[in-house]
Amino acid sequence: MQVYLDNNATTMVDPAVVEAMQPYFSEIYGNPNSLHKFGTASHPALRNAINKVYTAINASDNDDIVFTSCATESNNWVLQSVWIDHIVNGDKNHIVTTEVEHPSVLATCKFLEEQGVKVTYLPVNSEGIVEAHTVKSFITEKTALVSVMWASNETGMIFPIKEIGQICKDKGVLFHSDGVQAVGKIPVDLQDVHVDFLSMSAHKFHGPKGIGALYIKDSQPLTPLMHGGAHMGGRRSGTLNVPYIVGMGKAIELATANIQETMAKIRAKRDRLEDALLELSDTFVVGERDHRTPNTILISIRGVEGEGMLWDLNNGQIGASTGSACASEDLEANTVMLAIGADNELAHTGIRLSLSRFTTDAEVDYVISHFKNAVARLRNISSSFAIQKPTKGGEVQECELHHH
Ligand code: C6P
Repeated sequence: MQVYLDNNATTMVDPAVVEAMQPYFSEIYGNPNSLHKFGTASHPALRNAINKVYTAINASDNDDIVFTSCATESNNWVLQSVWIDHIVNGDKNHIVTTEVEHPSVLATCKFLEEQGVKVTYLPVNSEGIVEAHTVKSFITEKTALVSVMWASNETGMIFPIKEIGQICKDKGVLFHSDGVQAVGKIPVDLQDVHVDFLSMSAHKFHGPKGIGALYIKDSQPLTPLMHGGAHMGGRRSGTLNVPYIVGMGKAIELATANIQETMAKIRAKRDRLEDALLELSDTFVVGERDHRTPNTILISIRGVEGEGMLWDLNNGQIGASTGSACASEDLEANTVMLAIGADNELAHTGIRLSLSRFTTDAEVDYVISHFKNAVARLRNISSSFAIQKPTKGGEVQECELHHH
């Protein structure tokens, strides 16, 4: 058996999505901006796909949804264009974000700092989220934008987006949320929550890689990142990727139809896996499970180096990760675990397991058994665990982590 538990890195494209995309490669392939029938033939499918995205996040007709190449582009667009529009060409000088954002936000903020922008990286609490009152206390009259992720790719923790949105609205500050790990996994209702900009990515909800979107509330102005032939109403140039847009539409429709039912099914499997792994001594999971997306576990196993564990899991045909896929090659400690106060040794023990609606009970059983054997094997050869083995109960916890 082989088991894929790295669905926060990317997901399998649903075969129904592949089927929906198929006609738009070699049958209906015209450029949608062309006036002839080859071009206009794709218009109904494009309209259909964009409507599905509007419906999935409950956007209103006044809002804009612009397709991009990925969420990295969407995040770059918001941050760089708010800088141009409100800092370079306005009277603001400050952006507020968090220490635990995805690198596509953090690296862009670092770039903006080099251009002279003041950036505040908010600390997170012991569950790895930023509390709304913390955001409020750092907003100044010079703040142009607050950028806070909806859910963490590493822990699955859901951030208080409704409260933060209200604070930003009251203070007249723009609010961007990286919704990549929320859309398609938990309900996202933009009539219920005030968000100016929301980034999305199709490959996180069983759509293709290389297609994302940016939601723009009330179609407000935002200088384009991609200048060119004025596609998408001049907001994002570049020939529309029709098959991928169709795929994103189909994928978001499938992910959000019956989302409560889908969430309950994934959660049941996730909780069963988590309960079984927590039977191992000196293990803990970051964040209360009710506060997380239903598919994610970031588990720490004292004395077991994350990379060693990944290697062992991989030998057992199980795909997991130590955290964000784009940070997984550097062998650094897990940044989110460091941000919540884990010591360096503990921050090297994190394993992210992320399920999907395609994960089966038999796969969960297989992972439980292989995981437990792997931990036993690795702890046997771990010098650090041998030294700490006598500890019982919670005293190995140097930091305020949720201990089981
Ligand atoms: N996170 C992970 O292993 P792209 O691929 O550009 O569409 O999405 C980037 C991105 C942005 N925001 C969040 C919260 C994300 O999780 C990701 C992708 C993967 O966690 C790959 S690094």
